[in-house]
Amino acid sequence: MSSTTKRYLITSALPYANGALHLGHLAGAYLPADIYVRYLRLMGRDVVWVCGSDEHGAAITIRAKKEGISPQEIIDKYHALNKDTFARLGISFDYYHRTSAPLHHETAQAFFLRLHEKGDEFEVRSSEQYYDETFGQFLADRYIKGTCPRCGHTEAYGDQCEKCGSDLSPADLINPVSTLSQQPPVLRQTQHWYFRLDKHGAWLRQWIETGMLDGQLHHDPAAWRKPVIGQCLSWLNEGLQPRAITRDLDWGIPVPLPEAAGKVLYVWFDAPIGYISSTKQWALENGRRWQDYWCDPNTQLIHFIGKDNIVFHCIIFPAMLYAHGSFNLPVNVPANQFLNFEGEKFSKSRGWGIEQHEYLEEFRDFPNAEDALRWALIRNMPENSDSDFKWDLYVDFHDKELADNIGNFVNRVVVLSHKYFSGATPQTTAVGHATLQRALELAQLLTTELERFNFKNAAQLLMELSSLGNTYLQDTSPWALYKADPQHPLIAECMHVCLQIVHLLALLCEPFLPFTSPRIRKLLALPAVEPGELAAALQTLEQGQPLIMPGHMLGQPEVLFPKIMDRNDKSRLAIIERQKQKLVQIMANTTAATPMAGVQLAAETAAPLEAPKPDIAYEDFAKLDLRTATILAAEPIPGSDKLLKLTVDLGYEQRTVVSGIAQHFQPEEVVGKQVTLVANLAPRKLRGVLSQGMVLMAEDAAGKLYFVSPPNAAGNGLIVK
Ligand code: B3M
Ligand code: ZN
Repeated sequence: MSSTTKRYLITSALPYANGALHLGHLAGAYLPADIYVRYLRLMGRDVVWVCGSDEHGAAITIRAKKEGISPQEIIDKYHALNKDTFARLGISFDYYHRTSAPLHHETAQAFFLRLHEKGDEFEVRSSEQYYDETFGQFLADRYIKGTCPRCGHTEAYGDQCEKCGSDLSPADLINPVSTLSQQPPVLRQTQHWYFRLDKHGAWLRQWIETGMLDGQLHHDPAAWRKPVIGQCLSWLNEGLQPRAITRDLDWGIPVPLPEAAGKVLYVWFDAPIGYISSTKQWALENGRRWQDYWCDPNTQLIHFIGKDNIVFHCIIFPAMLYAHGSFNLPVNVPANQFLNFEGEKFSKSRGWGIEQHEYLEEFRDFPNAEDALRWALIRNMPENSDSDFKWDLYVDFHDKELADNIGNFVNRVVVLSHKYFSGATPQTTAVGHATLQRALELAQLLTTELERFNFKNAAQLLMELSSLGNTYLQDTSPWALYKADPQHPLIAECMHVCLQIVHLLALLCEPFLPFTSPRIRKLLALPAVEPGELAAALQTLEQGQPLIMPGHMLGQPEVLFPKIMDRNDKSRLAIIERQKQKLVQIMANTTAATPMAGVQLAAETAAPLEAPKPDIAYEDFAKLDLRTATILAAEPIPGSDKLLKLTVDLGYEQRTVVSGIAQHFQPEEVVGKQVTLVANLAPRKLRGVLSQGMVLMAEDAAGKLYFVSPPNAAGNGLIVK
């Protein structure tokens, strides 16, 4: 690469190695970055994407205490789990480092020393801090609990009340207690190094508001997300204060000064430097220069994070980088908002939500589970406001978009090409075909949306491209042409155009659906996509040239996404239903606390997956004669494995009713059941038996039937209205 080539250095927030990650994390900082980076690679850009485990801070030591093992064991366990899970979901980091690595410790200490040597970036301050006399140590904010001064919650932490969400400092707590000894802590004098953030307010404001840095345009502020800028400005408006960047803790990176023995760097000081050390380790292992990515102003630094990390990445870390003097500042920080789960926040303690590795485990028999999840998260990504993950939406996005749109189009094109041209790409004179022009336009719009971090819009355009193919195929209907004249030239033209669109889809879907792209390419008898291939393909199309040459032999057709809502195979639906069932269970266990929520979810979970029916007039409903009844006798109907012949008691008379429940209930099971009967359904003969009414049944999404029964001991013949 020449020195003027635009380079990209992409980072994703370093997850704490103190637990597994859930779908909200994935949607927040990893999936969008993966789409972006995969896209850049397809465009042939020079890009490195780094991440890694954040292994310091009180979060780790507290977790270790909880699990009764050492901090080292904790980080080893969760570093391995998170790294492996990301890889299985197709999250394609170039490097996943860890902040316990010696290279990181050295890098962070050198960074600290550089600021220290500048003389005016730090100040040392004495203050009183809580100390646990039994354990002989100063207490990190998280180690102190007490009563929240705002809401009265008795289990608030020294840094935050998890009930009301207030940011606190330990001094705010009423009746503070050390979580180590359970004793009230005492105040003791200590010394800390403070980063003079207050010195950096003026240029930070100008940089964020105008994109100007040291008299030059550094980035386009209009390209930043509004909520990101909003949060930064509200912080700046409050005025920046010096921030302590050391701690009295025995877990972390030692402060490299003799007078700071026993102190470590604050985790939020060392963690972002982890991006630098991760890049260094990547460069070492790949024979590259890390400085090209951090110090050359041609490199675009972009941080992917969740909204809770905005201030650290847009104010504090940039100030550290600026103070250091040798590093680039980020040109954008496309932070996401939060993803909720079925209407509520993810909660590990309640079991509300699903962790990434748990999903992979529970969906191991679900075809294309990785891409199905990625797609559901992308379509519902919390880009500019919080969003809500729902299993019903997952099903919809899967069946309507992946299966019915992309899957169906690709499958039809390959099947028809086999039928009409024995699996070869047909010869055609169609150059500059209007449909291909439109496909190219959509592809260009899609890439523009990706460049702007509008991942949802880009995904929508991918669907539009596939719809374009489907509509064109349907409108041309080569099957009808074929019937009239198998040599009709439009057949070749149509299949040729469709195959070009399939090829384009395989390329463009790769950032979103990296497991599906190679499967489509296999149908086209092509190897997986390569770096730079999208850029080349767009150029080819711009020149009116085909992406697949006439005569190219295709592979065998294959169904890409078997639908979830499939009457003949409920196995995939059963996997989804199990997830919903778990939630109903959790709700049932917590109903006492939140009765309404329990009711809502039960209704929501059982919600019909079929579309609601249009409104009817009351008069239409009133035409039904619905009555309570009891089943007196039941017997199979010879020659039918679906029907049971029931004798029902309506109180004022007995009737024979034929019901299609034989595959769900044994005759003896239903005798004595109270049911609701449609008593005025016109009689009709089924398998030779005259049925005088219909027993109402409810069917869940998995096809299981339930009697719609009045409460026990309701009499027979009561009118249901
Ligand atoms: N580990 C906090 C978090 O996981 C923190 C991010 C560090 S990014 C440098 O939300
Ligand atoms: Zn509170």
